[in-house]
Amino acid sequence: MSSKPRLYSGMQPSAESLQIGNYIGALLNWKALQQTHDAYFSIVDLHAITVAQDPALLRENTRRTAAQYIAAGIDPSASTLYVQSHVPAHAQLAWVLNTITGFGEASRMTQFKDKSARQGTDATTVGLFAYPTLMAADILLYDTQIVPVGEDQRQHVELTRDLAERFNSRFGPTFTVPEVSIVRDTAKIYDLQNPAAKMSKSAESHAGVIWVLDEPSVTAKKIMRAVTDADGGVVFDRENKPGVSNLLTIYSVMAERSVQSLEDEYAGRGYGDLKKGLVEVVAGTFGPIRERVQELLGDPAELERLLAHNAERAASVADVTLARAYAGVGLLPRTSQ
Ligand code: AQP
Repeated sequence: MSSKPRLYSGMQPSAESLQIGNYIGALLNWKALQQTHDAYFSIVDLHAITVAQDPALLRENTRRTAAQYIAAGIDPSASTLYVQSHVPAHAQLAWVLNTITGFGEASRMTQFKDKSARQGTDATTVGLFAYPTLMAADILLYDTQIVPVGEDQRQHVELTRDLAERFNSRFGPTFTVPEVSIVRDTAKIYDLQNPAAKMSKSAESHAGVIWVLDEPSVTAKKIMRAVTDADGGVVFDRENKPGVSNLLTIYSVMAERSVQSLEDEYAGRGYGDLKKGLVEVVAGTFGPIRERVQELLGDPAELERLLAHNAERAASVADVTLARAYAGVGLLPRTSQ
């Protein structure tokens, strides 16, 4: 085992392209963390199917998500980048964890409450209800010490800790109890048309979503039409100027510059100039990523070979933990013939 601390994180292949919030809130951090951690990055397709997906699109989006991880700087030889469903232990451990999770406990998960309220009872599946126990399995299979997530995922990681401790006290030491590591300085990116709402792949309207893989002209139009305010001052004030503040956050992260230096540069110049500057910076970052994604998707066999190789590496760790958990609960091992 590597001496570096073990880290696990993932994203759902729930759209053809990632959006800039995924890039800033997840990929940029992952890229930095892969240097100092033994990192496992998964494309969580089993989580994606907890809401309806078109099968052909899901396959394609899984390849595209993998290509975007790599193009954005995740190195598949330095970290383990794989597709969740390629490692059967995820679903197998999730089942065991379901059997020690209280119905009431799972019912209290706010993501489930929000998503099920949006979808209505008939469209809400048992799979969506069990989303957090599958996530717990993802984390526990790799003896993960650190799970870098946004505040919205804190409750799920806390459930994971509770389940690990419960299992260990009932069946003996089996799982490493992970730390909740909320990435505090991770910028939260908001929808350009509705700066009160988180930018999201599954937003109802795409007018306020910047996609990593969009043509630069499409992204430029969206940025130029971003909602601001009538005040005209390029000043960061999340409370009173949420639209401008969101643009400044994106600009600051993408250009690796302080918000203060942007405020100084654009003082007295108005929002048009700020937006034009942002258009350039986004195009400069996403241009090379788009090209690299096209290259990777041009050779799907090579991409799939790489994913298969990484899945083997992941499975060799996950299978050991699963065997420990199965033995712990008393499942009779299948002996070799
Ligand atoms: N707006 C955002 N700002 C900062 N970080 C964000 N993330 C997502 N949106 C923002 C981070 O990206 C990762 C993606 O996680 P996910 O794909 O499992 O699901 P999500 O968080 O629900 O992301 P989306 O884009 O909103 O997907 P859908 O619409 O499919 O649910 C996480 O690390 C998240 O913090």
